[in-house]
Formats: sequence, C-alpha cells, structure tokens
Amino acid sequence: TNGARSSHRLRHVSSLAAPPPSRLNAVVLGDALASEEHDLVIPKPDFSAQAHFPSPAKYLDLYKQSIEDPAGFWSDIASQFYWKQKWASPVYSENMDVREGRINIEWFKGGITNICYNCLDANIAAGNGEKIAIYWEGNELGADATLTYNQLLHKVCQLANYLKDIGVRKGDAVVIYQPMLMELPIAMLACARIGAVHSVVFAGFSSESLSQRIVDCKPKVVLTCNAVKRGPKVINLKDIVDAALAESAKNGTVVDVCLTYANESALTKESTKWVEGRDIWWQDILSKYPNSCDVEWVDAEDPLFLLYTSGSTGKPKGVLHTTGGYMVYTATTFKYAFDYKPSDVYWCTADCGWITGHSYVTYGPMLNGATVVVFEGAPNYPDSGRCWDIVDKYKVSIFYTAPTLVRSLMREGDEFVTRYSRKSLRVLGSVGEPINPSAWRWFFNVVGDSRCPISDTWWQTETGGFLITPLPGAWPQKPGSATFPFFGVQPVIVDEKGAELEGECSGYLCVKSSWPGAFRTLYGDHERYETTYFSAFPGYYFSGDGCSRDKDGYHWLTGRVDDVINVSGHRIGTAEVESALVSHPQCAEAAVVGVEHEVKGQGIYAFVTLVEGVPYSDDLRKSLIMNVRKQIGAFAAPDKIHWAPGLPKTRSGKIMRRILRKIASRQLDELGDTSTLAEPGVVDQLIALADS
Ligand code: 6R9
Repeated sequence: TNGARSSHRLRHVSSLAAPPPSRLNAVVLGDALASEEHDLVIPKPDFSAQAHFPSPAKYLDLYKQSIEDPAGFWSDIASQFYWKQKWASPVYSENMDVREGRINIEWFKGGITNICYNCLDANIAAGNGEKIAIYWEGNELGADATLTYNQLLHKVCQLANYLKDIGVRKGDAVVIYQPMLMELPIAMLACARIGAVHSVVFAGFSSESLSQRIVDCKPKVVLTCNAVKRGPKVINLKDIVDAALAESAKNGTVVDVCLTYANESALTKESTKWVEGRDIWWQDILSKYPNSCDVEWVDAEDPLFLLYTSGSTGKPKGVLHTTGGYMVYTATTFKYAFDYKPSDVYWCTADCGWITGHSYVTYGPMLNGATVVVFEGAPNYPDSGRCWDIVDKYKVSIFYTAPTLVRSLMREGDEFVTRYSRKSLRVLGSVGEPINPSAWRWFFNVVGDSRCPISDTWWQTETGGFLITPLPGAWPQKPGSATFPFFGVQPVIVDEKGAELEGECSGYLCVKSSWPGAFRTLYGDHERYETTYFSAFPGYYFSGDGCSRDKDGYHWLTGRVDDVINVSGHRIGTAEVESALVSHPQCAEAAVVGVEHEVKGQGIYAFVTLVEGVPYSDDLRKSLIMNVRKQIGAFAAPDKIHWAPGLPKTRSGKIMRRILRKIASRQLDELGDTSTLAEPGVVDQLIALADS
C-alpha cells in the first residue's frame, strides 16, 4: 500500500509553496520591531547563516525527500542512535485506514535498543560525561543543584537497581507522582533503563484522579515525594498519594511499595504520615544500591510510557508510546525546531506530568546531550521577574513556554523583563494552545529583544513530538502561525465530509500517513483508539483541532473542535468536569463549555441545574467548585457557575451546547436558531440569570 500512497505525497509537496519573494522584504528581524503593520518577520541573516536550516529551499528539499521516501529518510536519522541490533525490513508499516482493518503503526520493528542508554551512556561514551545534564533551580531563590551526565547516570542506575530488586520487570507499569525535582526525570529514565513502562501523573491531579489512573494501569510501585513548595504554598503530596492508594485498594488494586523522596525543604520526615511496610524513604534506600546497572534491551515497538490525557468522554485515555520511533522523533524535532547546538542551555517550563515534559524536558533534549534547566517553582515567585532571573543565572539560550505564561507576564509590565539582560537567549518557543498575535509580539519584542525567532510548535500527547513547527532561521514568521509541517509529516485540512481541501482553506486538521513518534494505541482500549482518532475521517488521523491554511501555505491552528477545552495549556474534557459536578448530591445536571479567557486562553464555564427544591447559594457554588477540585484537581476548577433552572435541549433531549457557548460568552445576538428547542423559554431565563 505504500506505493499507492506516494502519489498523494507528491501532490501535497507541490502545493506547499514558498512565500512570494515580494513579501519577503517586509521586515528584517532585529532591524524593526514586529508590529501590527508587518505580518512577516524575516530571520536575521546572521541567525540564518548559523542555523541548521538557513533557507526555505533547504527545508523544502529535505521535506520533499522525507515524504517521497520516509523509510530512507528516517532510517538515515535512526542510524545515528545506538542499536544493539538493527531493525528488520520494512522500516515501518502502517494501516491508518479503518476501512482496511485494524489500525496499526510500527516503526523500526525488530530493532533492539534502549532510550535511557541513548540519553546517558551514549552521550558519556561520546565524551560528554562531565557536561551538565541538569541545572536544577528550586522554588526558593538560591536553592539549586546540578548533575553532570555521569552523575545523572549514577542516580538513574541506583533507582533502576532498586526497582529491579523489588521485582519490577520489563513491561511492568510504574506510576510517578512527583513535582519538578531532578528525581522526576531520574525516575523516568530509570524505568526506561529496565524496560518498565512509566506513567507520570501530574502532581496537580487530585487523589481521585491519581487513583483512577493507578487502577487502570496497576503499577507495582508508586514513586512520589512527601511535599513540595510552589511559590509560598506547601503542597502535601504524600497525603494525596495515601488517599489515592487507599481508594485504589478499595477498587481491587493494591500497590505494595510507595517510594517517597524526602523533600525536607517543604516538609520534614517526622511530619510526614507513614504507612509502615509500604512506604520507603527514597534517599535512605537508594544509597545502598550500586551506581551502575545493565540496560534491558528492548524492541523498538516495546512500550516506553503511558500518559493519561483528557478526551471528550469522562474516562481519561492512556496514550501509549513505544520506544524506537518516539526516540528518533523527539530527538530530531528537538534538534531542528529549536536549532539546537551543543553549546545551548535549554529551558522548558513545562512540568514532566504533561507530554511536553516527557518529550522536551527529558527525552528529546537528553538524547541530544543537552544541558537542561529544571525548575521546581512558580514563574511569579518571589516576583514576576523570576523567569528572566533564571535565564540570566544559567545563560539560557533556548526558552520554551506556554502562551498562558506569556500573557500573564505581559500583564505585569515590561519592567520585570527589561531589568534582566537576557543576552543569552537566541530561540524562543511556544506550546499548548494557539498563541495570539499580541502575545507573540510581546514575547518577540520584549522578551527576545526582537532578535529571537519563536518556534510555535503544534503537537499533542498523541503525536509524541512536533508536527507543525517553524524551523528557526528557515522561514519568515507570521505572528500566531505554527507555519509548516515537520519532516515526514503530511497535514491535511478536510471539510465535514472528509474531503481534502487545497490551497487557502479552513477545516479539520488531519494527518495522512504515520510518523515515527505517533502513539500506537490507547492502553487497554484499541477500539477507542480507532473510533476516536481514525473513524471521523477514514484514511486519516484526526487531531480534534481546527486549522486554516493561508495563501502562502502557513498553518493557523484555531483550537479544539470537540468537547475538549484548553485551560492554560491543560487539556480538560468538558465531560470530566460535568461528571465531577453532578456527583454533588445537590446537582441534578451540568453542562460545561469553554469561554475566552484573557490569561488562561480558555476558562471553564459551567451551567448547573439543581435538585428539585434546592436553593442556589454562594455556599453551594463553592461546594460545587470544591467537588471539581477534589475529583480532578485545582487546575480544572470552573471559573464561573451559572445557575440554570433549565437547560436548552432538543426534543430528543440533547443539550444544545452551541447556545450555551453563546450565552457564556455573552454573544446574545448570535444565538441562532432556537426553534428546535423543546422549551425555547429556558434561553431567556438563562440570560436573565447570567450575572446573578
Ligand atoms: C503539546 C500539547 C494538545 C492540544 C492540541 C491543540 C493545543 C498545542 C499548540 C496548540 C495551537 C500550538 N495545542 N500546541 N494549539 N498551537 N502550538 O499541548 O499536548 O496537552 O495533548 O494538548 O493543545 O488544541 O490538540 P496536549
């Protein structure tokens, strides 16, 4: 089937045109501020001259090769990694068409390798053992630590040996619930070293969410930490884990070991609640283990990790990534999208609890032997200049963050930025949601002093790595556009019927053909994998995002088109929030929609109907919000509760979210057709109650 597809591939390449030369002179990066009038930001010649991709021509040439011959393109790159045994032929095989049977994606099958070996041992063998792997910056000013690649390997090996000793074997799940200590990437790498499958749960999730994930993947051990300080606040993680493990046991999943890092700057050992026989102090036990540990060699298609993410139904999905393709893809995207050079110091502000922290705090950078900053604290503590203080302290050259952080810092004023030098910066990055042009300009002009290209990277938990991203130096940039596809990626924009749109267009963003970093299944539910991602538009992977392409071929992401909302770059299913609300004994029904939010991108707006006879009150509002905090986590707390004596429903009982979205955003003159409602009167009633 690969032969038949290659003609499509070629057709797509020819439609990807370079911007017309007349527009290329609009702005020269650094010579003028990127302003409203100029929609093209041209890379500075001296940046381009040193870049991996100095021109559109070089990109287009390689892109064409990658699409015409993906097997050749990716096996050349894969050969630069260490493989105990080379992959068999074919380099990849795929079926992405539900009409042709089971969805199946495999890359480098039969190849035997280990991603931890490639991150650590291989870089050490290449002479980088004494290079700094991690600069760790604590919550408090002055609290810091470093690890060289040699030291990191020793720590990873001690933990790997311990895990083996308690019976963790290849293929076993390990849940990690940790803040941004060095121990978090250490834990991920230790699992990878012995072939165990890590499942990191963001330490902002509640005990109920943690327990749900534990019950789903049944880990042998949970790795955690007693507490963490974020800004002025102490968060007692161990209490959350205790509650989660008790809840899991009730649901039939008993975890025997809870390895707990003592973070005594947040909470002393003495004040930490302890379950004898189950809980072990990390520091006490690991020092007893040798600091070298043989690698478990695994197949390229053996699982590397599970990461739960939100979908449009209540139950989180366990996105499963395998080893070889993910390794090759994260390393390559990291290197090119950030124009990475060995002398760079790289800082990604994401938490390892999200995919960005997996691919672009841990694996992508470390596969490249990069020096990575890991920051425990909050970006506005002790004040809003903290990020730039860290940039100057470690001479950060690549800074990768989320639009929500850019917008929140933008509100605090330029002074917090300009009081720091930031001379070391050369590339900026953005991820998690569309970056609005005004935030893009502030990031570019103020943070980057109009020198640094911005890589606005579009991708997802499912995609493993960047799919649409600028290559700094190659392309003129347009503020707010993620620009062009990465090598080997064929984005297509389709209409409701699944027909591919050409040229200037807008519709649903899909991907044709696989790429090495693609997820392979949803853990324990391959059927849901097929129906969620491959059935909407047969023949394609459907991203769930809307997208338009302009006349120059630039891609503009427009946000989710499903029931998923994006709050500060965190993906939250409306159904999850609704289910947390209706679990409140006084809540009869709930409908949640996203609304525009100045800082968070989207805010959570919840319409609630109460049980007959229950009066709405401020206390009830608070207790409804508390339910969501308890069941999902504080980051999912609704911004607004709108009391709804009735909800707009069709005669068949379907809630009309389209109308609720308009009411939530107060676009009352755009309610559209309400004639199909069972009770049209509820709309007026809702509007009347909007600001009560
Ligand atoms: C990496 C990550 C994925 C969703 C995705 C989209 C949004 C991410 C974006 C972006 C516009 C970007 N998204 N990056 N939208 N421009 N540069 O965030 O993964 O948590 O799975 O979220 O985030 O809507 O579908 P994940």
